[in-house]
Amino acid sequence: MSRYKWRDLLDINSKTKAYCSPLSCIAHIDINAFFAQVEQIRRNFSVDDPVVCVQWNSIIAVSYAARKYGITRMDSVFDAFKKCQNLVPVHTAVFRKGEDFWQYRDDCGSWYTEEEKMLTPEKNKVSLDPYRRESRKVIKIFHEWCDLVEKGSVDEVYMDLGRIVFSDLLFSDEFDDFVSIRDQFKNGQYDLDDYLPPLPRNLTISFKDGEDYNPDKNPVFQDWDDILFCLGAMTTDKIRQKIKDVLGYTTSCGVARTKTTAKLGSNFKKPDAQTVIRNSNVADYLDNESFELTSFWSMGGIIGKELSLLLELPSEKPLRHIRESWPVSSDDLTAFIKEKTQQKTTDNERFYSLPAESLQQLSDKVFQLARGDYRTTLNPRPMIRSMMSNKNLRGDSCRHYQDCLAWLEVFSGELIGRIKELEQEYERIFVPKTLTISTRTPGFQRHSRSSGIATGGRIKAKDLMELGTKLVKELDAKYGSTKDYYPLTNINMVISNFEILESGRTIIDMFGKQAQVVRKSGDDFLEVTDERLQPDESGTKRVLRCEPCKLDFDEETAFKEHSDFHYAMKLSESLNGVNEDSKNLSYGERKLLFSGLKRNNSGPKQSDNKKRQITGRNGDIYKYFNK
Ligand code: DCP
Ligand code: CA
Repeated sequence: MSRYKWRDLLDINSKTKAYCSPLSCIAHIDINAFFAQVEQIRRNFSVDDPVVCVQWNSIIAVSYAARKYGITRMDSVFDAFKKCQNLVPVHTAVFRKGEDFWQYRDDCGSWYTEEEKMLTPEKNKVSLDPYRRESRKVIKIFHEWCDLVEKGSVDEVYMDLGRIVFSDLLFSDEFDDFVSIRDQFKNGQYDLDDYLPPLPRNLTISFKDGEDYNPDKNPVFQDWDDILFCLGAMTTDKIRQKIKDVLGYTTSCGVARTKTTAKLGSNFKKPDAQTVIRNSNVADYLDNESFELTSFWSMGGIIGKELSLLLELPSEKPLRHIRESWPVSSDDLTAFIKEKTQQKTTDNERFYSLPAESLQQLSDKVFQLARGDYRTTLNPRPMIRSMMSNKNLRGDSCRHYQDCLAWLEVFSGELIGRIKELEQEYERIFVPKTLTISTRTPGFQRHSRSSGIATGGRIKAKDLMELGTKLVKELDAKYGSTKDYYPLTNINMVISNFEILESGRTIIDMFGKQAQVVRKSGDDFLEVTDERLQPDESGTKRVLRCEPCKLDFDEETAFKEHSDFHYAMKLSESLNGVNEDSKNLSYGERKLLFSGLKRNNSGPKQSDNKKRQITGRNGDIYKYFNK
């Protein structure tokens, strides 16, 4: 007899219920050395070439071939050359200051000796668009297989395999092992609360060598969850093979009951491997492979560290300690944390980050994480709330407001490119309604200005440029003459408050309640101080304060807009998502290939694009905007 019920099995056939079922089957897939693989394939290098992806002098992705030489992301490209003479460094694509399109400049980089081959951050901004494009292609493949995919970051996804394994078990011609349970299912000979039948004997399905985490060599198929995980692993194997065949990328994958455990599983073997953490092995996996509370994605920060201290977790098998100390329920754990925090407060040792009001939630989470049973939904389509184009500035490179305008060109091009890609992806029109320019002074003071964007329909780069210029001018008029404003150390442009247009459908129609939920989470960045809640001395006005920036706002709208900026900081790397239409070039590439005709016709032909120069731009455009 199984310990699972028919209800548990039927639940995995529902997108909304599956993640909560004891038979849930979730995969996490991460692309190996992502940016390095993109460059290796784009440049036609082999997997054995020690490719590294470089941004200025820093290495941002290390191929597995280069890892063999002990090269890590901490090395500079020069350190890496010392470790491997045959190193193959590839610089990311860049926007040039004053240009609104990106391009690869494969004959340039800091490792060349010639002055003219240098790519400097003073004159360029890195473009990650090529990786976003590849990411969309990969995600499109996931969508072809799976009905519920969450994009975790630019190179990782979670997939709920529920419907796939349900159908493999009960309907697929590929497997003959399950005749008996299929008959029972087809004939309706079950009650939802009945236990599932015993497993069939003489199963023909099996895990591939090494993919089932099972160091003690326990019997593999003990119950239906083991069967479903095996079917799930067969699917992820096929998906990963497809990605390799079509796009060339190797991936690592974890399959488990929850997202968090699946993610730990995908990290277990790299590159090009998958690991299944079956339910009967979860505890062993967490204990034997040296995981701690902070190993879990959401516990990596200060909360995880403070909790580990507070719970006095041992360094050996800390998660087992949690399971054994609080074996029954999370209530005991909550009580313990409450008592400890009070005690520590009287001892003058405070645990600042532990949220008193949601302690029960937190201890539920810890209780479940330690058991590999922390269940969260998969969020298929994050709401687009804002987008940022950002530039950190070095030395004296931004001394005047004209320098700012040159970067506005880049920002406008980048943001319009990303809007276009979003539009292709969602087949909707995205119209941002707010634009914010933010600057950072050498003394790390942030100043920002926002404005509504009044366009009838689609936004153009020129609209962003014009409005951005106005805001940059306002900032310059207010602060430019003070001695500590220039040279700026950072400038960025944020567009937010998207109106999404399509035959009368509203954003809520498209994204449902998420639209509101996400709006709220954007405010997480802003610590609410006491002043915000209480009237000031005059008793008439509230002060809204952004703690990280030490900025006060009189008006709620301005404060909200500023919060958009923070939210964009966080989201800027993960805004674009799914469904790349491979027939469509990215905006950057299109500009690169075709825009030669647009500007004073001095651009070269398509085939000559690497060498193209755009002449006479600065003078013209700045004169125009300076009017
Ligand atoms: N990235 C970056 N800077 C970082 C971390 C990551 O630019 N500090 C970029 C480059 C990576 C990509 O994000 O290729 C994905 O990050 P991962 O952490 O997944 O690392 P990799 O994919 O490079 O390697 P792995 O095979 O370990 O996943
Ligand atoms: Ca990766």
